[in-house]
Amino acid sequence: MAGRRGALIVLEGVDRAGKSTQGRRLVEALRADGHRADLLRFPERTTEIGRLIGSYLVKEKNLEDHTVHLLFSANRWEHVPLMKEKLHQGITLVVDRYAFSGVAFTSAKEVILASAAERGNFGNERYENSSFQEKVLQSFSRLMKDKTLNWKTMDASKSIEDLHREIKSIAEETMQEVQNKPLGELWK
Ligand code: ADP
Ligand code: FDM
Ligand code: MG
Repeated sequence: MAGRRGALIVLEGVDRAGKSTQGRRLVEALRADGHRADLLRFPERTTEIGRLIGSYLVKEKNLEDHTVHLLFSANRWEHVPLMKEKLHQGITLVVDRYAFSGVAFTSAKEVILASAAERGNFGNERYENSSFQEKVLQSFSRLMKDKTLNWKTMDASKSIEDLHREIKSIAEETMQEVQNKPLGELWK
């Protein structure tokens, strides 16, 4: 029906929590049920700014901390007009990381030197080590205290299928809930 908007569903969490797996599954399942849904990810490494971020993450390029923070932010802003347009058109957006990762990762940087020597079972990109991820998790917990946002916590140790069912049901509920509400602004 005219005027119904899509929901903005953001998946946040530490590396390897299962965000990308669940994002893909959710969009597939929503589409299979006849909903309009698109998957986005941040950083979106395919734009000019995104390529710069990508080369920073794989350690091909070094960038000053504030600079890279602003590049991550710019990489989201360059997609905002398109995101708004899609939401207004009734398309639900499933977003693999958003501004919360921006805050959590930048604020975790105070420990980067202390943890630089450690490498657990994470990958080889920048930030992929357990003490850094621990700080990121603490920062996410603080951000989730903001009750103006509708956070739901998932137990990432559950099976992919169980998590998918839970997330799909929350997504459907949210899509119903927001369909007649105007778009809000983050942190305003
Ligand atoms: P993220 O995007 O949060 O970094 P991924 O979705 O890429 O995480 O998942 C990281 C790895 O863990 C992948 O190999 C994926 O298949 C696996 N995985 C994802 N979710 C689960 C789960 N619930 N249980 C076990 N393994 C999982
Ligand atoms: N990341 C992601 C940031 O540091 N700031 C941000 O604003 C965003 C969106 O980039 F280490 C970090 C988080 C992670 C890396 O990894 C991207 P994935 O695997 O593409 O999610
Ligand atoms: Mg991922």
